[in-house]
Amino acid sequence: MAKLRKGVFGRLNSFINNHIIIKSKNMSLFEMQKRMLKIRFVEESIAERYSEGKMRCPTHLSIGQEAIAVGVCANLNKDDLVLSTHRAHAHYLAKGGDLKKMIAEIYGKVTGCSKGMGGSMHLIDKSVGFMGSTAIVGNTIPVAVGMAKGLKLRNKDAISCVFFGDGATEEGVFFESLNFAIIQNLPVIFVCENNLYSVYSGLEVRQPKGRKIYEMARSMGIEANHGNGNDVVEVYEKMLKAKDNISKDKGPQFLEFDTYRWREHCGPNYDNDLGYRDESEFLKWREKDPLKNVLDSSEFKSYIDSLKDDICEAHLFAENSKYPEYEEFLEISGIKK
Ligand SMILES: Cc1ncc(C[n+]2csc(CCOP(=O)(O)OP(=O)(O)O)c2C)c(N)n1
Ligand SMILES: [Mg+2]
Repeated sequence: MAKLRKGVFGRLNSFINNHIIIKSKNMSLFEMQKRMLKIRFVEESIAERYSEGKMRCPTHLSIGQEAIAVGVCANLNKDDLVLSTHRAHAHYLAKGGDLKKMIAEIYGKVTGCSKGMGGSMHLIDKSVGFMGSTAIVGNTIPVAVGMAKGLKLRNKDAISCVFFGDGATEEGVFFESLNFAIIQNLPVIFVCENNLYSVYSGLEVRQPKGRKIYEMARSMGIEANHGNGNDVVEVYEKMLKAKDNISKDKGPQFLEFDTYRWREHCGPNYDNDLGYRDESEFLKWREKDPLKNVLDSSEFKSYIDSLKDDICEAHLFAENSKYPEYEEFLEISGIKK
């Protein structure tokens, strides 16, 4: 794999590299790169249009972090369940979520995946096994564990997988959930996207020096691994192994991936001027763009062109859709049957 990656600049090697099928034969690198491009362009379109004031919910963008969602979800089947966080767009799209339904949800329209009542942070689409995302840090972790318990009780050949940030590992429920999953030997994969920050607080002011999140998890008795979250192949292979471990009855798995969010914590802008992190750190991470050499590769040109059309269409669809009626709210909330 490393040999192939080295030759990525050469045209022939680039062709081979983009069309290789990685170990499990689940998905080619080319397909994963297309998925990352989709997430990048969709989120950039959200950032670009946000100031129009039509998307009236907070949005947390994953620009710079796309490889984790894609590398993880490339190993998941439709029946596998995913739970997510306030930063959910990449996870939703990578799990096969519908672009129009996601954009409509962000516009608060009834055609959205949560019928326009959730917004960006509350995406749900059971038809693709995307079981929900919420704004409360850490709170989908126990839900994922509960779902894994349900899968096990029903003898399902599927797993549950939950994405969360480094900040969520500071919530008490994180430890309770891991402990319960270990004790009960549940088919769940915990995926920590470590982007170094919880809003404006760096890890260095939140956790003791030298602590590694995956080592802390491992010390609780769970098999834990760590990798470069900006390398989609590495993420893919670590996830493949974790899933394989579950099928060999090695219990729940924990994965931590290093990455970096490029934009502000919440919203469409850059915020390096605020002073909680410096420009040089941002530039260092931007050099490690998971889409480096992909964005300007001629191989993706026609895909990008059609993607841009799809994205425009999705925004138009959202703008032309209706807001939910009060009656619909009563129905979905279970107040009125
Ligand atoms: C229980 C709880 N505490 C605090 C917040 C406010 N809050 C929203 S996002 C966030 C940061 C979470 O950081 P992390 O888990 O690392 O995710 P990231 O935003 O970096 O993706 C915080 C503290 C919240 N929503 N819920
Ligand atoms: Mg974080």
